Amino acid sequence: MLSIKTKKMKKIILIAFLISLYAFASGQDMPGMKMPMPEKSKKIQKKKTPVKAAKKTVEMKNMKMPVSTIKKDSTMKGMDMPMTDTSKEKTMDMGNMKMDNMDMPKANLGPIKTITNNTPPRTVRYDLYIRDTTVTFGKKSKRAIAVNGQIPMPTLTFTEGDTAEIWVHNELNEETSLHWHGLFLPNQFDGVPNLTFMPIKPHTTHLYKYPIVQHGTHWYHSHSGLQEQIGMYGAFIMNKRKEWDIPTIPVVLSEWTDMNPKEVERSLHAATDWFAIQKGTTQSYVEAIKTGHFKTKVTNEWKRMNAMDVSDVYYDKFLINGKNQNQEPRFKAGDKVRLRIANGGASDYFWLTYSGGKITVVASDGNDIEPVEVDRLIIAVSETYDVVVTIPENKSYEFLVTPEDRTKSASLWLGSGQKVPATKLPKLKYFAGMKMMNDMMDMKGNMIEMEGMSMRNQEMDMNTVMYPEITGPENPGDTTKANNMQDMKMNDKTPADKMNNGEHSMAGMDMSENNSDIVTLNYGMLRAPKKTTLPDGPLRELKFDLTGNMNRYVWTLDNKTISESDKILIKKGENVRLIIFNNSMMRHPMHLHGHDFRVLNGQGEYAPMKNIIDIMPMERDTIEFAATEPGGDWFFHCHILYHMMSGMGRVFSYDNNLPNPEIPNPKLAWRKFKSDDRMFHPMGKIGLESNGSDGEFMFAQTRWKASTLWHLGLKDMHGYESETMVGRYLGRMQWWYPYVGFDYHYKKPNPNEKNIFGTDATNMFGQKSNKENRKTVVAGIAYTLPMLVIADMRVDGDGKFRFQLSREDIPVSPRIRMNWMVNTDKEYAAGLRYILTKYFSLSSHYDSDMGLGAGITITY
Ligand SMILES: [Cu+2]
Repeated sequence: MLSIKTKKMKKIILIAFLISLYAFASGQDMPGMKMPMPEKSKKIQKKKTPVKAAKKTVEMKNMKMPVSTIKKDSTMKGMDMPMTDTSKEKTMDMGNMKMDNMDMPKANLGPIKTITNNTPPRTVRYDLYIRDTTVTFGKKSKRAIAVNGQIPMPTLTFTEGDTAEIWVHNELNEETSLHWHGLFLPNQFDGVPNLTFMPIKPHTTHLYKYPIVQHGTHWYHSHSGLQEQIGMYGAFIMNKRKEWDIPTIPVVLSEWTDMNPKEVERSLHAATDWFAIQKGTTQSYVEAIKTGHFKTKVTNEWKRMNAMDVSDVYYDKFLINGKNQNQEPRFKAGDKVRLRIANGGASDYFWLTYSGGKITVVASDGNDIEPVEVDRLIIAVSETYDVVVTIPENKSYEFLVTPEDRTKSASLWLGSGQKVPATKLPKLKYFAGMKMMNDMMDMKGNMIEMEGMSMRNQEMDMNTVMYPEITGPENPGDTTKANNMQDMKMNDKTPADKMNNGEHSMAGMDMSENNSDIVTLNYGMLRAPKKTTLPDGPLRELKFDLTGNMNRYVWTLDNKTISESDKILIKKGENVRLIIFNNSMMRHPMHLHGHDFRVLNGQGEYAPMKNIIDIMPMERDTIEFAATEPGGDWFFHCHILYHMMSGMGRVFSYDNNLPNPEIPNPKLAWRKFKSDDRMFHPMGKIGLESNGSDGEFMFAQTRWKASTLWHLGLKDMHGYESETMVGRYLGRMQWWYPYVGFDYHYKKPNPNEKNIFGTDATNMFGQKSNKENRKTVVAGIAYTLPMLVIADMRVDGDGKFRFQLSREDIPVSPRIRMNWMVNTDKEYAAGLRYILTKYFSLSSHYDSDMGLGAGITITY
C-alpha cells in the first residue's frame, strides 16, 4: 500500500517532468535555472603579448568575442594584435588565423623554364574499360572497381584546344557514370546520372566527346552510388600550350575501407559509433574524467551533441596513386618537382606536409594562383592543388599525406638515398575540440556567429584548438606548460556563465606559444594572377545555410534535402552570388559543376577561381559565378560522398529549357535522381539475454521512421510486449518525433512483484493498468532533452497515458555503453553493454518486468 504522502510526491515529480519538458521544448532555459555545473569565479587575466624581434606572433588567449545578439560591439576584448609590416616574415600568423590586409608569405620560385607544345590541336581518344576486381589494400581481399585494370583510373592527359573522345565500356553488372570534375563542357557530357544523362547501363558503351577549353589539374570520378569509394577516381590533366619544364607528377589521394561502402553508409545512418571505437576517439565519460574534461563532456551532452568528430568514416588504408608508400627516386639535389594533387577521397580531408622544406602552392582547382609558400595545407575532399617542392640534397624526402583525423598516413618519397621522414602529425585533442564546439553552439543547436571576427575562407581554423603542434599537448604534465594550461582553464566557464555575462569566449583558443611559425595555407592567401571580375550582368544573390543532424546523419541546405527542394532557375548572362553559412558541426566541401566561381576572399579583383569551397563550421563565405552556359542542369553539392547521398545539394537549372538529348524522359529521370536521399536504411538492436529478449528494428530515412520493438520474457509473469510505430522527425535538429502505432502487451499478474513504485496495477496517473492484456493503438510524441534523454508522452486507445524518460548508449568507457528507462507505468530498466565488434556486444540489464538478465546484444 502506498501512503498518501508518496502518492503526492510522485504527482509532484511527474508534474516537474512535464514542466521541464515544456521548458526545453520551447528551447529556453527556465527562468533562473542554471546548468548543472559549478561556476568558476576566477577572473580572466590578460596576458601581455610577447613580441619577438623577427617573428610577430599574436596571442589569442582569453580571446572573447561578443555575440551579435547580445552586443553589437565588434572590438575584440583581450585580444592584442601587433600589426607589423615585416614583409618576409609571416605576420599575424596565429596558427591558421589570418586577418585581412596582411602581407602574404609570397614565394619566389626562381626562374622556371617553359616548354611550348607545337602539336596542333587534335582529338585525343581514350578507351576506358570498367571492370570488377579484387584488391587487398586493407587486411582482407575486397571487391573494387578498376578501369583498364588500374586503381586509380588512368590519368587522362590533354592539351588546351584538344578534343576529348572518351569511350566508356561498362563491363560491370551495374550502372555507372563518369563525371569530369571541374570541367567546362556541354551539360549532356557532365556525367551526373539521371540529371545530365542516363546512367551507362551494364555491358554497354558510352561516348563522351567535348572540347578541352581550359587547363589545369582536375580529376574524374564515378557519380553513381558509392562507386567512387571503391576505385573510380583518376587524374584529368589539361596542359597549357606553354607549360613549366619541370618534372610533374599527378598525385591522386584516396581512402580505402574493407567495409562495403553501402554498409558504411548504413552504419552512418544507424548512428553506430563503431568508427569512433576503431579510431580510438569515443570520448567516453571515463576518458573525460581521466583527462579532467568531465564538465566539457557533460556540457556537450547537455547541448544534445554526440562525440566530437572531424571525419565520419574509419578507413583501413590511405593511398597515393593507389599505394600507401610511393617512391619517386629519380630526383636529384636542386630539382624542383610539381605535384598535381587531387583529393579523390570519398570523405576525408588530408594534411599535406613535406620534409624537404617549404611547399609552394601554385594552383588550386586547376586555376593558377600567385605562388605562395607554406609549411602545410589541407586539401578538401575533391579539391585539387598544384604545388612545387624542391629536393634539397641527394636524399629521399617524404611528402606526407595525413587524413584530417590523423589516424594513419600515406607517403610519397621524392629522391633517393637516406630517408628524411616528415614529422608525423600528433593525435587530435578531441576534448579541446569538444569544448570549442560547446562554446560555438547554442541550446537550439545553432552555430553562434562571431561578429567582428572574420569567420570565413578557412582564415580561422577553429579546429586549431585540437592541434597539439600548435596549441600544446592535451594534458601536459610538465610545468613548462602550466601557465598555458592555466589560461585555458580560466576560460573554462559554463555556457550559462557566458550567457549571463553576455559574452562568448573561444575557450582554450591559444594559438601562440608553440610552433606558431607553422604557415598553413588558407583561402585568404589565394590570389589569381589575373583579374577575375565577372562580366557585366544582373546580379542574383542567394543565401544558404549548411545544415545537418549528426545523430541521424541527415545533411541538408536550409534543412531541405535535394529531393525536398526544387531546381534553382538561373538565366544565361546573369551573375549568381551565393552566401553560404555553415550552421553545422562539420566542414563541407561544396562543389559546383561546370562553372568556376570567384571566392570573395579579400583579394578584390584578383579573387581566386575555384570549383570547390571548403566551408568550416561557423564560417560565412561568399562565392559568385557567371551563368555562361547555354543551358542545362548543374549540380551543386557537398562532395563528401555520404553527405551528398543523404541529400546535401541543389540543382542550378538554366531557365531556357533547352531539351537535353541524353534525357528522353526528364520527369522519370528527375524522380530517379531524387531517390538517393529518400532511401530507407535498416537498423536494429536485438538483445538475447537469460531473462528474455529485448529489441528494436527499424527502417529510417531523412524524416520518416518505421520501427518495431519488443520485450519478450521467458515466463508469462515477465510479460510479452510488441510495439510497432511509424513517425516523422520534425525540425532542423529533429528533436521532435510524433508517432502512431500499435501496442500489444500481455503480462500475467505477479503477486510477488517487487516494484520500487509499489504495485503496477495502476499507473502513476492513477489509471488502471492495461498491461495484462493490451491490444490497442497508440499515439505519442518523443522529444530529445538535454543530456540526450528522450522524453516520450503517449496515449493509447484505452485512454491510458504514459510518460517515459530514457537514454540509450551513454558512453561510459570506450567500449561500455549504458542505458536506462523509467516510465509512469512503473516500468524501469537499466543496462550495460560491452561492445566486442561492430555487431556483437556482451550485455546485461535489469528490467522491472523481466528481472535481471545477461547475454549478448546484436547491433545492426
Ligand atoms: Cu558535407
